[in-house]
Amino acid sequence: MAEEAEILIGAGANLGDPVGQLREAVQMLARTIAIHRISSLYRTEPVGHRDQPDFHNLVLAARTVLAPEAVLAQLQAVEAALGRERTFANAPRTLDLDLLAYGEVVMDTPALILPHPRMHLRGFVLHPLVEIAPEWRHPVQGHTARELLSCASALERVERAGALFHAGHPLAPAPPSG
Ligand code: PH2
Ligand code: MG
Ligand code: MG
Repeated sequence: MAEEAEILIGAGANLGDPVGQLREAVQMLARTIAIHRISSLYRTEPVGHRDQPDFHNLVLAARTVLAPEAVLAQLQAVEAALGRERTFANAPRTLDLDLLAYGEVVMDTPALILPHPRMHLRGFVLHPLVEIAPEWRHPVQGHTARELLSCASALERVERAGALFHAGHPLAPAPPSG
């Protein structure tokens, strides 16, 4: 059997019903990859093209036997199912799913760059990542998520905006034990 890899996925939306689309996307992804941590939702200022609505973003951690390209194909299938249209770079979108990291794999092909080349610069990735995996270590930079967040300068506005799934939902975080 193929070995399982630990992966990180970033999700964002700022058109339509962003929270509804993120919820649906995570439920669709859960059918093919084993999600084990989902961050809170974060309401975030748009980076890049500024004249567009705030985003909702989250990061999730999962395990999979799929190869990186197969994970990417899954993400694109979910984006397409939920109505993503590709217009211009950094355009508003109903759903954006990015493979942020795949184990310690470092690769740069026309289809996929790992880790995601800008993840360590973006508050909308680092805040949710620190929430679920503060000790995750960037395979190129060598710093943990917590260190990357504390060293990043002039990040965009990021506010925590509650849980994606409420208590009792199968994908909701487990209640604290004890
Ligand atoms: N995604 C982008 C560009 N800018 N800004 C925020 N706040 N959140 C995003 O997910 C985002 C962005 C390109 O994928
Ligand atoms: Mg993106
Ligand atoms: Mg993308």
